[in-house]
Amino acid sequence: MPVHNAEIAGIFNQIADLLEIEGANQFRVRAYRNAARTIGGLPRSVADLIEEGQDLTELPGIGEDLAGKIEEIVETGSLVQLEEIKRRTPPELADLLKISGLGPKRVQALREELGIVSREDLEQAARQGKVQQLDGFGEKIEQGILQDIERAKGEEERTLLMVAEQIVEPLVDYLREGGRVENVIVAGSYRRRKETVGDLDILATSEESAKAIERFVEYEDVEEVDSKGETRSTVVLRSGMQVDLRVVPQGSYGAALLYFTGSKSHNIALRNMALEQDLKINEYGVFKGEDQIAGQTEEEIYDICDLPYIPPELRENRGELEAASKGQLPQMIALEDLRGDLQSHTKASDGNASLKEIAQAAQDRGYEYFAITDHSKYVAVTQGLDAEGLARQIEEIDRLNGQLEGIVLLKGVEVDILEDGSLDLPDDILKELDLTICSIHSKFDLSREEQTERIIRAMDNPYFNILAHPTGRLIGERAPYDVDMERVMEAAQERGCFLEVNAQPDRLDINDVYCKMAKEMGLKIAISTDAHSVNELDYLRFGVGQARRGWLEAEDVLNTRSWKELRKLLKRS
Ligand code: DGT
Ligand code: CA
Ligand code: CA
Ligand code: ZN
Repeated sequence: MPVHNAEIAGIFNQIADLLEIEGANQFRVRAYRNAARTIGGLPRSVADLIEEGQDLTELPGIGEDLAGKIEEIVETGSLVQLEEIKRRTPPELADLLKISGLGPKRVQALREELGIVSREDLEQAARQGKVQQLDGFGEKIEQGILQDIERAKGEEERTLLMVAEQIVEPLVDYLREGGRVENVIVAGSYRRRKETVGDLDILATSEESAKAIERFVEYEDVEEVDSKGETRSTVVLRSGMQVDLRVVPQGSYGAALLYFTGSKSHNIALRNMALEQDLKINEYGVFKGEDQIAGQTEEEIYDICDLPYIPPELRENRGELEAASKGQLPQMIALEDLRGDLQSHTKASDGNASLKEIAQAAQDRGYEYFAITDHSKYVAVTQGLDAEGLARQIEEIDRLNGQLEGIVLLKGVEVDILEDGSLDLPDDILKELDLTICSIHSKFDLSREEQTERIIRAMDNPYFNILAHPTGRLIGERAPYDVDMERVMEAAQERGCFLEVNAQPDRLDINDVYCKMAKEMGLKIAISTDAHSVNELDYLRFGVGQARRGWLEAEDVLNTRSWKELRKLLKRS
């Protein structure tokens, strides 16, 4: 059984959650979270690394103890330690941490005072008004809890794109290795690079479809075969992920790919356009009367409809067909257009690489510039920098810049926006920096008006350059805070500030729709990894995927510029 990195990360995160609820030492909790982060973000499967005899303790944040646990998970699929913790502390409690307003202390209090161990228990107690009576709760929190529980009920289970990649890539390799197939490609929302996927849709071409299907259902990660026909099959993998496979002959490849890439509403709109020219498009091809006149490639299908090729990321029926027919599709940004990365963390705050290590990795990638932006002091748990600490780091960066060739390390900080809109560090020190990234890590529950004002007030500070992860969402974990993004963008534009697309796979913040809004306003966007380790520098591609979904071109993105040009843009006065 292949154990996916996401499963190992999931186990460590669960341990961290449960230990936190138990009131364990913060450093111990952080060690598990860091390990989860390291493993979850590895470009290769840990199971493979172990098989190759790699020493796991060479991974950042992984010591002997954690390495042993990882091996145990890979060998047995589970961890005895987690089972022990679960006997003391019901695992459903970890789920309660996702509810807004609930941290470990409150979850523990709910358990001790009211015997609550699940969402159902909590909902019932809140409806009876019992929760607001507890110390440290109150009516507002109780209402928030009920709202959050309601909202979550309507949400379907979706999987982060990064996790989906880790699950599907080995499956695609497996299908290719089996022979008898020509093309194997993952279509659906995955190909459109949506931030999360509901299920995976694999398309293969083969003249022997039954054999391809047979191989598919025999994959070792398959837990359940839901359906199995001559040309299609649906299975559920051990991770719970559903996978559809469709096998078509080569002559229908383009038509099937177009169909299964979606989105459904793009397909419908395209089909209607074709109908006006008396063409019928379906998953087998393009037909004029009874004759198939196209279907091998997507390009030829768009071409027959008098359209240029529309890249998958744009296929959401948000104006792309109209733009295509007018020859106005964006020249979407590509990873290669980026010349540097504008947010990263080192050991000086909550990152796990040293300044030198991450700088070296950035240089190896051929970046022209790379910003070091450790946290400011406010976020106590990340042990951010105060003015003195930052001053020392500035010196260190200057020294390192003297040694490095071909790359400039930018002196930066990720400074907290406090509740009143002031910044967490004095201007004296901010003025010494190349760039100041500003963000919200607290007081998520202000009203829309207050939150919007708070951010705009912060932008009044002349050193404010980029608003990081502007809506604060954590996909599947935390809803965005309430904020008027249009006003924030207008304010940024007026003041010469910028917004970020944070490329962390569980943030992708701002999202595609806001990217397009920014573009239409002429507001420039930074695409930044917010890397906390060397491996996370790879996340840039997720940010680029989101930016492409938001129609951004190289011109719209701050870090496609040379350092010389970028420097001018960062000087507000
Ligand atoms: P997901 O899985 O929720 O992340 O989203 P998709 O877009 O992958 O949707 P899915 O898996 O239901 O279907 C895959 C593609 O198949 C979808 O993007 C378009 C196509 N498709 C599915 N159902 C229909 C349909 O009823 N009509 C048309 N025209 N296309 C469909
Ligand atoms: Ca899908
Ligand atoms: Ca599907
Ligand atoms: Zn942040």
